[in-house]
Amino acid sequence: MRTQVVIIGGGPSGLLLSQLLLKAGIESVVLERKTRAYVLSRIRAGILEQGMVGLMREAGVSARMDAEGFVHDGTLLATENTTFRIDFARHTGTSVMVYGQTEVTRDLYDAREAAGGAIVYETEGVTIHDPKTDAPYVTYVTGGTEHRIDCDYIAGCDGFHGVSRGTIPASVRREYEKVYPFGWLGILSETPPVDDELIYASSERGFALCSMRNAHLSRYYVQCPLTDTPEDWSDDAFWDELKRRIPEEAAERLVTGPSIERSIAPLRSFVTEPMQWGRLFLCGDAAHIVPPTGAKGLNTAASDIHYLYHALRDHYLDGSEEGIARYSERALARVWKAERFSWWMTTLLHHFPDQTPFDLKMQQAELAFLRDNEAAQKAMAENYVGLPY
Ligand code: FAS
Ligand code: PHB
Repeated sequence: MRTQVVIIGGGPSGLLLSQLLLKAGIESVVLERKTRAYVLSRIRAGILEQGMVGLMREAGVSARMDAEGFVHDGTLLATENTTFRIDFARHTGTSVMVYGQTEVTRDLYDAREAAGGAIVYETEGVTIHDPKTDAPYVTYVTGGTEHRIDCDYIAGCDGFHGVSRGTIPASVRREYEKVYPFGWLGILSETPPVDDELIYASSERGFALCSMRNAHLSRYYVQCPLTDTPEDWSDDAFWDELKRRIPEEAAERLVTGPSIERSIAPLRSFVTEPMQWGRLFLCGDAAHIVPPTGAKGLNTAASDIHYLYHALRDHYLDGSEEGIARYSERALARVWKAERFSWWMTTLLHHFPDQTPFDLKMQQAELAFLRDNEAAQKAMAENYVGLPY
């Protein structure tokens, strides 16, 4: 079999790239090791930057997002004794879209399948061959039979635990990592959101986040020790802890209910350089991870896809090689800014076990400066809605 671009991974990165390439008349095949149902069962991101919203529209898959998504012009930050708002619209002239990653992925799967796009599910043993030549190929097994796809380019969109990053020799790769000493316990509940906007709460007991998916589906998180498991927390214990960490008036109006999903995500910052090796390009979690505090994981995957899509389109349609040659440089320039913002928000809002009294005073001073300073709020707003591509 032959195609122009093999895309490894049928998560949001891989599916968005395949759909954009399709719109440009460029052939691709998506190889996904799980089933569609399994991919859609993972509850992850909830906030889309303007850039991601624009890519969904450019890919022609934005109808449901525009109909059902919530446009948010700001967010609330709460500490022990004060709550203040970051006004995205006033500081940046734009907003974010609240629309779950699950729905993004569903829309992309539906579009791909409606267009007869090639997605191979339940692939095993995906292996990348000869990425440093002008004739790379990928082999994989399905149903006990090995297959080979010859191609021009390979997009490694297979997430943190995929095979693409490891295809780049360890002697070439430079990896940067910070592991945080806590995780996020998240629940999904069929209850109305506690507020019209998100509430990021920092308390001496730890961080909490009140988010949502729609008017009847809420997403909540509390910072928890890395040693905890979801089973360690009853629903009642979760709600009691959340109420202790959010502002009193929010706690009083919080509508609780049974969790329909409960999971713990570890927090880490991670980047691998370079993001390309010959004709292999890494995108999304395959190349970088951020703590979810700044809602940058999915959105930074989207900017990688923007750069790679334009590079491939310029190559195939205009014969230009600059985007291909500079993909890693361009993607990483924005990746590191997202890493910084995610690290900054995580450091600002979480309780660190080894925090000294001085550290705590610095955290409180940073929050007070953000509360009182227009320039600081503008900087946060510009990062949160998404820096330009
Ligand atoms: P993904 O990991 O989503 O997709 C990779 C795909 O590749 C998967 O479907 C996988 O099955 C497939 N794959 C892997 N290896 C393969 C192989 N060898 N062959 C074929 N296919 C293979 N981001 C936020 O912004 N906010 C959040 O709240 C948030 N919460 C998160 C919670 C968790 C538990 C995790 C893990 C991540 C979270 N993220 C969050 C980040 C997340 O949204 C990612 O940034 C986003 O899924 C990135 O998309 P992809 O790069 O497509 O990677
Ligand atoms: C979510 O709704 O899952 C969400 C929102 C904002 C974040 C992280 C997660 O910063």
